[in-house]
Amino acid sequence: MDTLTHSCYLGFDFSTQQLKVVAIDEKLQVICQSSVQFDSDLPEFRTQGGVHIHEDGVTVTSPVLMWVKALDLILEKMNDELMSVGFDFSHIKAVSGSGQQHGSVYWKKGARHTLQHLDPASCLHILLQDRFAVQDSPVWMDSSTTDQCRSLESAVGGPQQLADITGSRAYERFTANQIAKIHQLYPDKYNETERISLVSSFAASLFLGDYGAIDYSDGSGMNLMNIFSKKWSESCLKATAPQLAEKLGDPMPSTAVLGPVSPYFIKRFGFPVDCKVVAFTGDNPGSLAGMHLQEGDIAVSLGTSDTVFLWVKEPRPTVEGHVFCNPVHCESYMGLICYKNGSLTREKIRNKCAGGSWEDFSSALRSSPRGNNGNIGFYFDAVEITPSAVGIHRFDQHDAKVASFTPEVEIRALVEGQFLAKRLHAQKLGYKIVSVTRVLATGGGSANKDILQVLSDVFNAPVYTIDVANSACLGSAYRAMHGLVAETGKSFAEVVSEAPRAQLAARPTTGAEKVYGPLLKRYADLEAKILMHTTQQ
Ligand code: 5FX
Repeated sequence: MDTLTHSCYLGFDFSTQQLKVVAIDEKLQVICQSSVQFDSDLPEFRTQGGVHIHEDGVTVTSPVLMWVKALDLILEKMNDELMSVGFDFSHIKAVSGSGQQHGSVYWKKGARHTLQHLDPASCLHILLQDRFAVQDSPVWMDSSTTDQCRSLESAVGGPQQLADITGSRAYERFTANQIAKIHQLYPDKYNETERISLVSSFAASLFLGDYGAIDYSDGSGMNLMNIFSKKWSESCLKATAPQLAEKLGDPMPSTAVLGPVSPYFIKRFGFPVDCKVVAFTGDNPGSLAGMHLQEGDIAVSLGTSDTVFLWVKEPRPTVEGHVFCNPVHCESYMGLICYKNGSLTREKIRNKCAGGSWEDFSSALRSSPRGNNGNIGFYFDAVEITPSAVGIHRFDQHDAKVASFTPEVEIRALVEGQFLAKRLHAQKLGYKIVSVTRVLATGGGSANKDILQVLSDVFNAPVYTIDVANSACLGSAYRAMHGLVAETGKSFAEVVSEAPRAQLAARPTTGAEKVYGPLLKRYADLEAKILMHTTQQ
């Protein structure tokens, strides 16, 4: 094997339930991967699903040392994995990674010095065991900070004003509100804190042997950064906690090389001295990279909850959804919208209207007309996030509320309604359908061709499917590779041009826009109506 192809890049993902790593070669082929499951591989931390849900039911944390120990473990495993395919750590040119978004880590005064002088004879979790001011890091599942959210919003003039600055209104899981809570409840711990990292920048710090900067993209999930100037917002900092700017450090571009890997990794594992650490980012931005989304693309993940990622040029933050800085392109943005009523609702309607058969569900879609003769439905079994509404609402072609639909109409109303909602809220965040728009579908629901045909018709764009089982991890490996050449102006798209392609699954039917353009307008008006009548069935 020549030296060029014998180089590799590592991408890590510190997600909620596990730590994963993937190695790719110069040709973007995955050469090996490994993972550590927090619950089963590190039972001493007694987590369930990687977290501790506290007695109040709303406080959710993870032990920070568990993440450190997981890294010790995965590096040992990866050593063997790499050897089995003819590589070792000396072939690694760059590492990057992603982490669950919003979670925060509180490094104790003096921890920077410890990071800079790690003894390669010892494990990281031993060297860092008393280096955190807060042992249990708040994570994205926490919803205990409603008071802090309201107070942050009112300090800057309201929810829309906060969204105008930071890309999102205040959310309980967002880091500013978690930091404010720690400062209010445990002022001593806050004062003892030298640096606050996100899960992503904390992980980068371990590799760097110093504090790694928060990157712009994950930094957008904090309710603290101005997503346009890419600086901490003075008013948000002030409303959150004292001396916060110095505890956060300056944010940096997601494509930045933070520095060489720390001497600890060189001596303990044999990383090369010129191996670089590229800024780590959030798991959703990492997935955008892993799916190699391009300008104009929209990714629709059809899972337990449906998620939409968008590549946006000119974002318009609203009180629904989130706008983050784009992790692979400095001048662009990324929209993220979560819908709670996803596959469980599709399954419920399948059971009710198609006798539990996906085949019959599909044939109902094939035999019903596009636009459903003007019938529109909203199916929010659980309180929906976007929009904030609940209940089942059916409307006929004259916008009159009706109590039921025939099974066939119900099935099409559900699928069209779910996709109209995605198009509507994506457009509200500044997304525009253009001639090169591709819809990338992923998740369990993307296996159904008839569902994908409706998706293609509603967006009037071709739908491609992509298998993204490890998208955040893979995206991190791609980002590690891109980070080395980003300074030269080489785009991320150029770097990943040889990566496995998404497969065309559906093309819009001629005339689809004539049907769905007007229907979208009616859907928007009806959605506004149900917001005011959320308890009606
Ligand atoms: C996004 O805003 C979220 O809170 C989650 O998707 C976490 O990033 C999951 F790790």
